[in-house]
Formats: sequence, structure tokens, C-alpha cells
Amino acid sequence: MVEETLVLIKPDGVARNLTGEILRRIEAKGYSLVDIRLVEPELSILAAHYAEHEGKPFYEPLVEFMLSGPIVAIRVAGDRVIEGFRMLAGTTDPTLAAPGTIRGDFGRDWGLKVQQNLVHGSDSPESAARELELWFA
Ligand code: RTP
Ligand code: MG
Repeated sequence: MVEETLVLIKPDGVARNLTGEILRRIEAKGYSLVDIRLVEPELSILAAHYAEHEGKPFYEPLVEFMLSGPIVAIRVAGDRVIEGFRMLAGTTDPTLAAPGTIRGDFGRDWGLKVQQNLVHGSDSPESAARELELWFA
């Protein structure tokens, strides 16, 4: 079942020159890069992207972090890629993410600051459709 997902390389991943490494892992898994852009998003895009987290204690630091530098947005296609990319990324908290995953191998947990966990991946077909429309409108 071929799906598409939105992957974001967050500002920490771009700033740490991990874009190539992350793209390499996506391609090595057999997924295809359908579209890719380097973006400095408007606040309105991030507010829509993270609407489900509005009001949570980490929401404002998260949005501030996502505005701190360029982001790479990628439309990725492949069989069960929505679930598959989240397995490649590892669990949200980089300290707990398994070695071998992007977050487990490279992510850093900066204590009280938002977890700088390098990547975003859509978490369901509905989120993927909504987020791809938002970032690739
Ligand atoms: P993402 O949406 O970025 O792919 O990550 P996720 O599904 O694994 O995590 P989610 O729960 O959707 O949270 C979105 C992002 O918010 C930051 N976060 N900080 N307790 C905290 O400080 C906290 N919890 C979440 C992370 O950057 C997370 O990726
Ligand atoms: Mg999420």
C-alpha cells in the first residue's frame, strides 16, 4: 500500500548538517523523495501544524524552536511509509529512542527546553494529508 508522508528535518537537524544523513536513511530504507524544499515557515504554518498541542506546556518553546532556523520539508512515498518513517525516527524523547533510529543516534535532550529531536513524521493518513497540504500548498 503506497502512502505519502510529511517528513520535516527540524532546525537542529539542518543546523547540525544532518540533512544528508537523514535523507540517506530514508532512501536506504527504499522510500522515494517526491518533493523537497528548504523553508523558513510563517508562524501561521507552525500554528496549524501543531494545533493539537496548543495549550500544552511545551507548545510555545516548541514553536519558538521551530522558528529558530531553516527546516527541510520532504514529501516521502513508499509502502506503509507513515508508520515506517516513525520507526526510522524513533520515539519522541531522544534519550529513550532506540539506538539505530535517527533520534536515538543523533537526538539530544536539552532538559527543560523542548526536546530537539531532529525530525517530524506524520502520525496517520489523516495527518499526512493535512500536513502535506500545509507544507506543499
Ligand atoms: P513529531 O510530531 O515532531 O513527529 O513528534 P512526535 O509525534 O514524536 O511527538 P508529539 O507528541 O507530536 O510532539 C511534537 C513535538 O513536540 C516536542 N515535545 N516536547 N514534553 C516535552 O517537552 C515535549 N513533548 C513533545 C517534540 O519536539 C515533539 O517532536
Ligand atoms: Mg506528532
